Amino acid sequence: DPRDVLRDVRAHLATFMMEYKFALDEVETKTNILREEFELANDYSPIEHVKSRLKSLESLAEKVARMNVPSDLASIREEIRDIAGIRVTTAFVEDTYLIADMLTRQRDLTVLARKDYIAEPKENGYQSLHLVVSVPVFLSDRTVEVPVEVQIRTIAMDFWASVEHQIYYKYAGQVPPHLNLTLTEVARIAAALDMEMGALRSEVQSLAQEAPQVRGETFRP
Ligand code: 0O2
Repeated sequence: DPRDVLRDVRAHLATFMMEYKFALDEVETKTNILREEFELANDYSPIEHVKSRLKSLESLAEKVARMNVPSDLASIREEIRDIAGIRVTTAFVEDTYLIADMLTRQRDLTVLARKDYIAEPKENGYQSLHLVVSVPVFLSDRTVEVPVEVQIRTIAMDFWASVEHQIYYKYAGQVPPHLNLTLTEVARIAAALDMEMGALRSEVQSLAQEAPQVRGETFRP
């Protein structure tokens, strides 16, 4: 009966997507633990905010077709690794690496890929630290390893990326060259801002060490 087939396919797909939601919940909990622990111990957190999203079925289907991935769920899990995504924003560049280290040291988490667009920005100026991690999701009758894409970047990098993303979509990928030039220039300014902010923090930290009356909480590493 075609209705049985349809019900079966829908159930498989729902389970598949649910596993990503659980994996995302796991990684979100991990980042929340780090944030709260830091806030408790230091009155300061390297994490400014955390945002997570599940890819919509439409954009997943679009990517599967675009990348010529076989349309069975096992191949999709293997090849498309950003179905679950989490973005962690920090104030300072060095905190992006701190968060990445603290996450990837966790025993239940496997790093599948790491791309450091902070050390090596993309041609257009895009900066971010990308990880693909695999987390075990414990279900009633089995355990599945599910990949989650983690993007870690500063507020300045995030500001740039969200504006660039809007412009890219507005022009459907055909951004006029002068706008691309401006974006690349703005990315340079954002990177300079991050550097200045980092230098400012280092200075306040060393002052706080010399003169304890300078309270350095918000600038502690
Ligand atoms: P969306 O709409 O954010 O989901 P792949 O993930 O395989 O397509 P790749 O090159 O292996 O691509 O992964 P990469 O380079 O790590 O980039 C994946 C994601 O990083 C993108 O997802 C974006 O979210 C972000 N990203 C990468 N480059 C740029 C950029 O130049 N500008 C902005 N604003 N974001 C970028 P999606 O699926 O492309 O987009």
